[in-house]
Amino acid sequence: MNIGIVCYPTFGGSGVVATELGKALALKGHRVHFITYSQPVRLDFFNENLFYHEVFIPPYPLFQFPPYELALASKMVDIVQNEKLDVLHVHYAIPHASAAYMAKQILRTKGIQIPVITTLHGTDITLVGKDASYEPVVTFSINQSDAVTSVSADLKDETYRYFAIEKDIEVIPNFINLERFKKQRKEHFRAAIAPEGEKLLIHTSNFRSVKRVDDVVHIFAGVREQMPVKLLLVGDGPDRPRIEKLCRELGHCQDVRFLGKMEAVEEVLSISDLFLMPSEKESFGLAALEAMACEVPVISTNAGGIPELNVHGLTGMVSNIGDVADMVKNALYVLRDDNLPRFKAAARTHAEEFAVEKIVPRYEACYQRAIDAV
Ligand code: GMT
Repeated sequence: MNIGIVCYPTFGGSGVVATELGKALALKGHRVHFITYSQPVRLDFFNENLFYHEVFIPPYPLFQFPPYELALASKMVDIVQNEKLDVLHVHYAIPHASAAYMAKQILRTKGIQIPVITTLHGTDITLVGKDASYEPVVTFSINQSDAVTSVSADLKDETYRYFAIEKDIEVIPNFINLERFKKQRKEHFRAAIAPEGEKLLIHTSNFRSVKRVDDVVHIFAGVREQMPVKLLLVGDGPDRPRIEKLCRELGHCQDVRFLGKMEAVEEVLSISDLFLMPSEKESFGLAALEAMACEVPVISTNAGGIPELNVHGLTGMVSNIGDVADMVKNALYVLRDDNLPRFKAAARTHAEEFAVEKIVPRYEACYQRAIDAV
């Protein structure tokens, strides 16, 4: 197939899933065209089937808000027409689904039928999309898509709950490349960070309020009262200065390492013992899946689709949002020497259910059905 993928090209989960999907499809022989405003972060290898088309917005003094959606729709028209695409797959409804709808209408006037697949990733529904400023456009453009997928059953339910959606939504979960995300031997790194054999807790996110990084620090503080531990914080975002201040106030700075945005996150996951995800909302929790694939069990909330991934008592434990005391208790339980090995092994085994080889064929089948239907 000749596939167009539209996504946010940043470190965010939706962009990562879209890019990894494109890479996997290219390796299977499909031609994949990324259409975004900059090179996707994970589009980091050469393959003869991968193409990148930049959306350029010519600056003009009148535009207080550059009309990205129009430039994107125009670029989609160009690429569908000239690269003879069979299908357009847009990740994250806003504004990609409505831009695709516009492109589809323009192409129809030229006698070209292009099916559009929209994948809902989470905040496009649970936070941003619900807002009255966007809701009518989100509802319309989801209903106009030829196929709609969501990354968890919970997100599908939320979508039906908050929007008047008439389309079937197929659940296709996030997936993982188990060759890349596996426990690597990095003892030298571990010895440097935890020289006294301390256990290592880790959190990776974009440091937005929905991630509740304050809770990460408080969970760490509670565990640290009972046993020697260190905390690794990967990523960056608006809450980071506040979190740094909190660590200083709690007097923990020497045991907390801010590692910033990391491309090879699997290396630092490989030396970690426990992943913390106290999110307020999380449609799936790709970061937790990456941890589990590296044999790191997960202490999380029961928000959104997380329980579909983190199985309580098997791959880690789940608590109510904000229940830091329960998460401390659970962390201490999982970290016990007589529990940790089985949690680690189960985390990896369960991650294998989400192997790229198992999930990508579901997208291919979805594309084929949409192509056959137009
Ligand atoms: O987690 C984020 O803030 C980034 C966000 C995004 O839209 O890129 O991630 C969402 O999509 C990921 C991939 O499908 C999911 O694994 C994340 O759970 C989801 N985040 C939220 O729902 C908050």
